[in-house]
Amino acid sequence: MSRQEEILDGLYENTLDGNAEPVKALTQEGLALGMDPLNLLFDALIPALEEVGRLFEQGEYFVPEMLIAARAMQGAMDILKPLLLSNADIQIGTYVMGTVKGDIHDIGKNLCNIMLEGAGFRVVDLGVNCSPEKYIEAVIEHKAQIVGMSAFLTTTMPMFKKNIEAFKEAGLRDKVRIMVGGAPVTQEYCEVVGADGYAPDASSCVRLAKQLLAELKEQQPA
Ligand code: B1M
Repeated sequence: MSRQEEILDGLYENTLDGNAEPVKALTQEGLALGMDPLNLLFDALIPALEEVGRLFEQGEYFVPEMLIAARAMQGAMDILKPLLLSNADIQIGTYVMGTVKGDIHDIGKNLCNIMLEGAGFRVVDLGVNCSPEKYIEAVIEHKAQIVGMSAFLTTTMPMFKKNIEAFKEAGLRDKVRIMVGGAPVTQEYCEVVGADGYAPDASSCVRLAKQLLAELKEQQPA
């Protein structure tokens, strides 16, 4: 097995076990060996968290194990983030992103933010547990064109509809494009709640954001 393969294995196992220090060390070693940051993310770190979710479902992991695994992953993301922001000097539009009210998952959202920034969006990150008012205030304050809402629990997904209703009541629904995402979300659910688009992962989130921005600009030329 090559050292690169050992690093991917080590990252996977240590993230699964929530060993933050080895995860950081292996991330740094992988980068020093010239490994692609996306390779570390998509071939080790994300699969580890997917396995954490599976173990949680099976009753082998509990919330504390999920939490320390998430922290270990976050440590690696802090190291990878600057490397994924190589195009951040061009600004194509403003994107307001937040995890909906009642939901505190943020790793997937943060990953989307990094990729969006890397693609040239100015991202205003509202964090987690965002009320409808918080999204609306941020859109007004930052003159954002796109709003992204993440939900990771079936119990918090209905907040999409509530947020979209709030945008309608504020007279802002036609001024922005609204995207939804997160592990339990589907294209069908996106249509049911009346969002403008759904993306299953961070790279398609960027593709869709660019497409929606282009559509909005066509409809509302500056
Ligand atoms: Co929680 N959790 N969790 N959790 N957690 C899930 C989501 C769960 C699927 C685990 C499981 O049962 N298999 C399950 C939800 C079940 C459901 O409702 N369908 C679950 C549960 C039940 C819970 C609690 C209720 C547990 C409890 O307390 N009994 C609790 C809820 C707390 C709350 O929010 N109110 C809870 C708590 C936590 C921790 C705090 C311990 C921790 C979160 C830490 C953190 O985020 N800072 C945690 C974790 C780590 C997970 C799992 C294991 C991993 C999530 C993750 O980061 N994945 C997760 C299991 C899983 O997802 N398989 C689970 C990696 C991340 C890169 O992927 O988040 O899918 P993901 O993001 C992707 C895409 O979804 C997409 O792009 C991202 C990158 O590719 N995407 C978008 C995300 N946002 C997008 C927005 C877009 C477009 C695409 O446009 C706007």
